[in-house]
Amino acid sequence: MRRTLVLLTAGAVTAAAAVVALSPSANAATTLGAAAAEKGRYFGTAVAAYKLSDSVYSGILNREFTSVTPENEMKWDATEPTQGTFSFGSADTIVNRAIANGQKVRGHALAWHSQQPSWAENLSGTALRNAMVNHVTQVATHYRGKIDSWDVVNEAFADGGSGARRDSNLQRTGNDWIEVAFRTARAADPAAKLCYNDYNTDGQNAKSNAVYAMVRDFKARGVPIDCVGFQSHFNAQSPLPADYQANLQRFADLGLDVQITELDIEGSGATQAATYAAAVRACLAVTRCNGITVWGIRDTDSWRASGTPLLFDGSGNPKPAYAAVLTELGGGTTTPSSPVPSSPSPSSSNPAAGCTATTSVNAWTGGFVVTVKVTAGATALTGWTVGVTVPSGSAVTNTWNATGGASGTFTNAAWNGRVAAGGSTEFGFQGTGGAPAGAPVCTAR
Ligand code: G2I
Repeated sequence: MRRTLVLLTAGAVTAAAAVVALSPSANAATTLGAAAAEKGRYFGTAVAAYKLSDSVYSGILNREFTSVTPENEMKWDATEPTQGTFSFGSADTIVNRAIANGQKVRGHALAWHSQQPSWAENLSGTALRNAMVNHVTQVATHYRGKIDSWDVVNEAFADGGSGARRDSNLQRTGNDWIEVAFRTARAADPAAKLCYNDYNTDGQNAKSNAVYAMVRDFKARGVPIDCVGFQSHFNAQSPLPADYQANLQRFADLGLDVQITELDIEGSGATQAATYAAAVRACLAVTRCNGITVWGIRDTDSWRASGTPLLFDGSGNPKPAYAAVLTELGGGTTTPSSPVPSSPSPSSSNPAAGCTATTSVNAWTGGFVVTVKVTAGATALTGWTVGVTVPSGSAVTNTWNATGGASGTFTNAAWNGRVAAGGSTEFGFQGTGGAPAGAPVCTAR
């Protein structure tokens, strides 16, 4: 904090000294992604590959978002148009560009009743089950190590009050198709978080109760699932539910992450802005709500463009909803009334060392993936190391966004050693055996 000492010497008045703290607004995050990062979350958008050459579109994408979801390019019809022949071109374009820009990728979607290629629509029984398993394996393997979270199964429950599974060709292969898809995805990409994703599950209702029961059963039986995605397509007919936060929280309490995966809210002006702010507030109030994705950038990019449901208008100008979201995330250009104190995380360690580290552990029998968040203290970092205690008999087999790890000591990669004061960066590693326990130790270097 820079300080300006202002001496007031009016006439013979006793000299008064006032220490004026310069507004921290210079440090307030001014983009959605940066503001969300200060809250430990990503802020993402759906992306269409064919729009990337539009400089207005890609300019906003680069500036504002820290995660991307291919809107259609990873779906079954796009990635396996002919059985056994895979086509990853458009999805690769999005994924590689995102990684080059330091953005996370949400994979969407491995197994879904919709947007299947016609050959799959015409299959049933064992042939379809085998085709699904092969599809999940091939696609998740192709993107292994590049995906933060996969929508493994999308929209498998029926609307209305039945609480039943949606009828589909996949469902007719047997009720276990969902868990088979999750186990198959885990085997193909152990580092990706595996999500179940659906709509009309945003509040507590028969459909979300049915998803909840499935997830609880999966957790009880060790079926690998790490997150639940809530699409959150809101409009007058399907408004943001009053119990949105409570619903997110009850899923989080099952011991997994929750993510808002396809947020869009039809409307305009202050009403739309207030609803966006409420959605963001709900996520921020749930510790394990670790990211928000909006389903497109400009209103004109939306699958329901006439409802103008997004944060930027057709020309790429930020709407009131954008400002509301940014403010809700703690960012913006307004001057906070008092300096924002830095709040050390309770599970962090070694605060005197200039940085702190916290871990998020995803363990299963025989293996683990650990995500480590490195947060700079009051001084910017130019490099960091993090030490964890790897239990004897365990081994670190793969590290990303950092180097080293075999002995439990990780050093920043070439591109993420510099961390602004109070800012943070993430790296991860996976391994075999039991997961590291205990607080990580971060040291500035
Ligand atoms: O419907 C909104 C979303 C609901 N949850 C799952 C998401 O995957 C889904 O996304 C939408 C895309 O935004 C649309 O862009 O999924 C639609 C298909 O179910 C996508 O629309 C399709 C059109 O229907 C096709 O005619 C078109 O070829 O987009 C395709 C590619 O542009």
